[in-house]
Amino acid sequence: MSPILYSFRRCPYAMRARLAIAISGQEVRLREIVLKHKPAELLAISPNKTIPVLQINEQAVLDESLEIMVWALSQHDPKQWINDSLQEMLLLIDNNDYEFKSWLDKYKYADRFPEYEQAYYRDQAEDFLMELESRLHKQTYLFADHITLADMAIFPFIRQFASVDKAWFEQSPYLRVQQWLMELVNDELFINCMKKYPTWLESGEDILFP
Ligand SMILES: N[C@@H](CCC(=O)N[C@@H](CS)C(=O)NCC(=O)O)C(=O)O
Repeated sequence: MSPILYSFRRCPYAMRARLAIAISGQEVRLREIVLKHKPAELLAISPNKTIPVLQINEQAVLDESLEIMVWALSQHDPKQWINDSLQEMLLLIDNNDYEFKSWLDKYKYADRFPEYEQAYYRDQAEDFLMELESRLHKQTYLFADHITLADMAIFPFIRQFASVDKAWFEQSPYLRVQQWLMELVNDELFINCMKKYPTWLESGEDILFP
């Protein structure tokens, strides 16, 4: 039986897990969930209680999106998403997941963080955009002239950042980041990973993915 992936379409962590699974061609049974109503089967296997979760078999469960990406790519990595820069990539992804993500949440939900204006949170998040912009001046993607793990682990979060205030993002000085994001969101791989499915609790049916 193929592994089970508990996923939530709009979650950026689940997006990156689906992207790596899709490129690796590893077939999984996708169970779409909603965060407010997690199935008991998921809660039983995942102490983290976050999405995504990959149940490889009875014994092996991965409940971190990055672990799922690395697992999929260790099965098959046809486009060399993992290369010699892996350690450096993991540092940048870490920066995304902790520092940038925390400013992104405050920027996105600024009304819940009234200590500062929304623009203050955006300014803080911009440090990370500057770093990406400078990398994209050196090569087409963050670590090479082809897509790597880092691009795919990070862009779903930049997509979220861009959509908070589209007009601001489009007039911002991050021209390379804008171009990079546009390419990745229009890529067939991403479009396929964003298909809508009924929730597993509604349909009771696993969806074979990709
Ligand atoms: N470190 C985790 C974070 C995953 C995460 O925070 N996912 C969010 C959804 S985007 C979640 O499940 N939140 C729990 C909830 O809202 O109940 C990972 O990389 O997989």
